[in-house]
Amino acid sequence: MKNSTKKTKPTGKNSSHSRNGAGRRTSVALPQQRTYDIPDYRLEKPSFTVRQTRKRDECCYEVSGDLNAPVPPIRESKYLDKRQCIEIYRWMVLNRKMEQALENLYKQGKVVGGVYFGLGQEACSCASAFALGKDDWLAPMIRNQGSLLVRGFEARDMMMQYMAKADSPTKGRDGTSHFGDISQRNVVSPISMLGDLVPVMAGVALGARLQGRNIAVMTYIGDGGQSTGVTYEGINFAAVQNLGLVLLVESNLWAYSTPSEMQYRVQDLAERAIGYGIPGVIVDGTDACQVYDAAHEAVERAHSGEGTTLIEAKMMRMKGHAIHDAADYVPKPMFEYWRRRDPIARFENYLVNVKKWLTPQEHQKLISEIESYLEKEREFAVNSPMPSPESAEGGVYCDDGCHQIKPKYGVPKARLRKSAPQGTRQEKAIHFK
Ligand SMILES: Cc1ncc(C[n+]2csc(CCOP(=O)(O)OP(=O)(O)O)c2C)c(N)n1
Ligand SMILES: [Mg+2]
Repeated sequence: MKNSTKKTKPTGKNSSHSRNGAGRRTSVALPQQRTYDIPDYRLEKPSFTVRQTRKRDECCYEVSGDLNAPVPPIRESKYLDKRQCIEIYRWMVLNRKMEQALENLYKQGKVVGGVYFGLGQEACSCASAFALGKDDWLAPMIRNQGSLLVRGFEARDMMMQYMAKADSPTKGRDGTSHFGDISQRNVVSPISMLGDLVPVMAGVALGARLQGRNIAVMTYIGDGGQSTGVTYEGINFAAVQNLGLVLLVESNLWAYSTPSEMQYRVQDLAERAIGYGIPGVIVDGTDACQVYDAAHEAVERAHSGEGTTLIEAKMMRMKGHAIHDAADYVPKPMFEYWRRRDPIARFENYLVNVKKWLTPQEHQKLISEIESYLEKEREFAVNSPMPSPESAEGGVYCDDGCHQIKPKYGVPKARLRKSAPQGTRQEKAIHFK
């Protein structure tokens, strides 16, 4: 447990510009001073910082601190059993291997546009989506391809989408991952304007509430993207309305080429939850058990109408922003530090060596099955047709009825009431029971 409001010595002077509490006056503690708790489930708190510097005329970054700390173990889950742990591990391996296949397709010139990776973030994507129920909703961002797999999309969907094939989810109208499925899988398409998914998902939860249900709506925002105004507005609205928003803040230390040190002044982004009046927790985003437990508790809160939760998942973006970005600006020791904390290697060690839930043979079988599944998916996607030129004019603008969104859970019990006096325009008010 960490106290987000640091107790400092009563000096009567302004505090130094530390990362936490810059410029805050730290005079004698007042009797009514409030403190807030941000539960922190990590078994390790990395202690290093990144600083901007110059090499001749070029801006670059240096890292300093303890980069040789021992790798922490996986925290035992309060909720997951053996079968579920293996299932999450399987999704994580599939997530990674599918992205490796996408990288190869890109290098073979088969991909239209770029490719975005969630390397090092597989535990965050897969274990969080795994905590959702069938009736809950998910809105992934570009790095959450693992979440899409967990939610029932096949690898071929992602592959065909990146290759803009005719049978891809957007029928070749988009080259990256702007697709969802609002009728079967309850998945809202990613929105590239960072933060815009937050109010959209709050709206989904509100819609369900008006139809008499408390559901969980999960989405993700980066450590860079969380600074946008719409993120604040969306979380605040969800918080005020007690909507079941589960927001995973993917604290992966970089926003494109900007280190998190230059994105915000709080020590941990989970502290922002205090300002919204909602619970905030910190987890190690490379530990699937921690991610699942926090997501599960947030989903439970959502289902029981207790409202919004902010989960900060600390990890590292292990590649550049997208395939075109070699991430040369990242100090190499940072990659080495986080490579030792690889979410898949550590979970494998946990399942095979620590818990002995998988024998080496069973593990090998699991990997081979994923590989042969992916090979079939790749083959199918590569050999599927491109859209016909004549089809280009369709499916871009609204075709008749294509935007008709029907209530998912049932028509609201509404009654119409005439509220205006006779002779004036009739005003209709709808009341939900
Ligand atoms: C409102 C808005 N501003 C800027 C961008 C351009 N942009 C796309 S991704 C990105 C960096 C995002 O970093 P972060 O939120 O930390 O997510 P990460 O890529 O690390 O997962 C930026 C600046 C955008 N898409 N939307
Ligand atoms: Mg980031």
